[in-house]
Amino acid sequence: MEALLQKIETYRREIEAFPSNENDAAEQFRIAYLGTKGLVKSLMGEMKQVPAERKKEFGQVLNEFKQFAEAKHEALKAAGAQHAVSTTATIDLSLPGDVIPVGSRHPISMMRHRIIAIFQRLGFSVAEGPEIEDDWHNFTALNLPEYHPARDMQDTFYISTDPAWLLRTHTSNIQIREMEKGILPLRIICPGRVYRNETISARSHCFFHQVEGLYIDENVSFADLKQTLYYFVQEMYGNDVKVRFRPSYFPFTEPSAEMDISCQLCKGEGCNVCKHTGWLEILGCGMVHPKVLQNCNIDPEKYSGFAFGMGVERPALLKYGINDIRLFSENDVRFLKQFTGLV
Ligand code: 2U9
Repeated sequence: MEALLQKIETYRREIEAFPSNENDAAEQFRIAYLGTKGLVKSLMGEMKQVPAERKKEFGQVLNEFKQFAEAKHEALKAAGAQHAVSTTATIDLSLPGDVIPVGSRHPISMMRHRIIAIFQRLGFSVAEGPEIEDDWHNFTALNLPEYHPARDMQDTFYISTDPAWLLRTHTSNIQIREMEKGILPLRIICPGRVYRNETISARSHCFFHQVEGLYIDENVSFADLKQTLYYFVQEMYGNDVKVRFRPSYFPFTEPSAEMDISCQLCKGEGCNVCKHTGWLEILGCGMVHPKVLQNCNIDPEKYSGFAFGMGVERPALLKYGINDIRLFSENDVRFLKQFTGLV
């Protein structure tokens, strides 16, 4: 019993010295002394060992000790509240607020949007499709012969070979899928990311973006193709732009052509960008090959169509004066924030 009273006296001094400078001092104190596993509870448990004739005396001491601890807890709580008030009081409300950085559109998104918007004004609607594709929609339906170099493992990213799943090499898979739906006439613009197994450099990347277009109806002619694309470049590059068509070859179009515009930098005079030719190649095009129409169950005797395809990166490089295509996919904020405020 004497030892117990001695212990309580020690605890009393401990409580007196309990520091109040911690943020959660009151709560720490409550847990240590007044909680269900706290000291006061455990001292009450000691009551059993006290001889019957001294139980009353010990009860009084313990009660006083409990009240003492409770008073200390109240004092700590009050000190804590005071501390909180003095902390808020130190905030200087006259200081300027945090600067929240404004995001920006990616230059590739801006260029893709500009291209799409022009064709939408001509009545084309946007169609999209999968980036992981099968052999039929990426190659076979497009009349790409079995031994065409594009099918080579060296040039295409294959996910599997038998059956073949691959990363699309152009967005033409979208047009095949739309034609297979069998709803004609069809007038669509197909934007998206495409993949080719190329060495990454300032000029080329293993993925890039394309916008392709397709128009299928009765009596669609090469003249319709030329006029549509002429309208496009005038909207995109201005009314004084010159165009020329050069004959070309693609397995999915016949006849095929490539379209050049007069160099926007030197106005056709000749410079580094146009390799001193005065011309820039901007897209490929042609009349949809009858075999491609047949592959999608469209009668080539009744319907004809034109198609075209262009990359998005190159016009974006030219428009924004960028000299390295890798900047588009590095997500360097110092690069991206230069486009803030543009759409
Ligand atoms: C279907 C039928 C025909 C899409 C075409 C091109 C010509 C072309 C290139 C431009 C630069 C790809 O990004 S690039 O390297 N594209 O030259 N694309 S005709 O012809 C199609 C598409 C779908 C069903």
